[in-house]
Amino acid sequence: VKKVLVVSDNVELVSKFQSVSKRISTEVAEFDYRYSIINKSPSELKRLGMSVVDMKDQKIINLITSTYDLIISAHCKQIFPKKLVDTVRCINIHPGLNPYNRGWFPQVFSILNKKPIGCTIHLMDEKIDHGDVIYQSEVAIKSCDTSLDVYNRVVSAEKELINNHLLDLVHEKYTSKKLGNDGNYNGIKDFKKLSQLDLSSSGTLAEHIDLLRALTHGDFNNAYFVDDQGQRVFVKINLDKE
Ligand code: 0FX
Repeated sequence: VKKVLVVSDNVELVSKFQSVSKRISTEVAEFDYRYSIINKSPSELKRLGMSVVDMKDQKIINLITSTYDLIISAHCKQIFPKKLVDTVRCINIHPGLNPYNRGWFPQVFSILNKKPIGCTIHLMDEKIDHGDVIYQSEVAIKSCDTSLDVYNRVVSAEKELINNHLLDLVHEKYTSKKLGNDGNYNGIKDFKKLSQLDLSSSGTLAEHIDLLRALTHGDFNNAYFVDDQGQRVFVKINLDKE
């Protein structure tokens, strides 16, 4: 029996894992689910039967490495330490098409820099969103898409890969491919910088529409400018195709 630990802070992906893993006999694989200790709002994950884990705690790392054959990170907020990824097979499900726009909120940056977007299932190494690629699926960015529209398309592609390949991942029945190059990485600081709109910035209208749609994601207040009273005014864009 293979022991698999799924570490995730994403309700949709955990629900998918739980429904797909139900189809796998417990004589073949057993799945445990944890959310990360830095998750500030885990109530829905708790409702799915999950408990907390600190992926940086040395004692827990020792326990995990001696218990599990495979660890799957599915939008986990904590970065796995080098010792863990070197000792046990760790696989990441990432909402971006590595090596393009690795790191934070890939679709936001792909709307702006036009690099490809999609999802990647890859072996983990010590660099973020970096190890050998096992499965990838590219999705389109349409002219009327906001960040949320592209993100939803990416998550659907991730769920399809989980549905089609979970058993292959467990049994290591796949080939993996080294990244041709390291691509580029964006951090949370890059996103925060984008969010501060510079009202005197010049550029084409197309570039400005791209900036606003890249920062429009449902109810999140991302893009803002500061008015003459020193207050933030949040900006979202609405795009409707005829
Ligand atoms: O599941 P996830 O896509 O993100 C999780 C972790 O929270 C994140 O730390 C990790 N880097 C990622 C691989 O997995 O959910 P989320 O709600 O954090 O973000 C989803 C999207 O929501 C993101 O792509 C852009 C948007 N968003 C999120 C936040 C927090 C915003 O537009 N503004 C925000 O302030």
